[in-house]
Amino acid sequence: VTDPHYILVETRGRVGVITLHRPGALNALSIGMMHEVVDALRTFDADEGIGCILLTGSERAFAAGADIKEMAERSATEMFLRDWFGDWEGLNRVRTPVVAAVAGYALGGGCELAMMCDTIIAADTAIFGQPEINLGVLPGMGGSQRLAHAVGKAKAMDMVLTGRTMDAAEAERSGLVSRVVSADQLLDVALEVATTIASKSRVATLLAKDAVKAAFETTLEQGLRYERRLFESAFASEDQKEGMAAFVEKRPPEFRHR
Ligand code: CO8
Repeated sequence: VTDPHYILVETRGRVGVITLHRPGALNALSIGMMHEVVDALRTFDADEGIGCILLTGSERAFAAGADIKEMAERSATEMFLRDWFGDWEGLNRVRTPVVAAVAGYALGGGCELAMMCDTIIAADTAIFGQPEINLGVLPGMGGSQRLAHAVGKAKAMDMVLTGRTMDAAEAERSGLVSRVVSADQLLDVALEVATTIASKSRVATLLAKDAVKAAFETTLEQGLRYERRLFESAFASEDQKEGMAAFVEKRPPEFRHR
């Protein structure tokens, strides 16, 4: 991404960090921002020196939703023909793990973007919600599906139909986020988690992410068979030989990420 307007991009060791940065609009997700984020994700994903991607926002907002001002006057035909937010699906093709670090508002498209990531770490200030019903619409970037997978039918229906929000404690209790930390620790902890992920064998990591994703896309039977084939294929990597040899020799493994 050359000269992005709506995001900040940096590298911390083997971790690629993308920070949503539209402070005047609580990081509302505009089309321009979408293109920059997806571009940055693809670039990091293609870089073998990157083992994990961290996506975060500001202290006040991860993202307060799709840009309402940009959408308000559109016709259905226009939304359809321009496939308004279709490019976000690019995130689904990113093979490198993506960790979301959420502080403040993660509403509407912001909550949906966090859920497109592989795991969510939340600050105790995080607020999740799908308030689209208050705008006369419904979630359109996967919220009705991913929230139902994440927190179950009762809570997903409750949130989508009433538009109520969920705080960090409820989000952790419900399985929406993996951990909650104090706001001032969020980036340190998220970076530590991302660095840990990035330190493992890249081959094993990509296979493992692929396997867990299958749990949400296939039947149990197919998923189990898929996992077994991936497990077997890991034995083709140098890192499997190194990882197991290191265990036997009682030393830490030195993964070559191949
Ligand atoms: N879009 C555009 N601008 C926004 C958005 C947004 N989603 N959220 C906040 N802003 C702007 C405000 O307009 C304001 O700008 P300005 O100062 O120029 O008026 C600035 O950010 C600060 O916001 P507030 O003054 O409202 O700050 P508050 O602290 O008073 O309130 C809230 C914070 C509660 C988060 C409030 O801003 C809010 O309710 N925002 C909207 C939340 C929302 O409804 N999100 C869902 C949006 S719809 C959606 O995401 C659908 C996704 C699917 C699309 C699929 C397309 C195919």
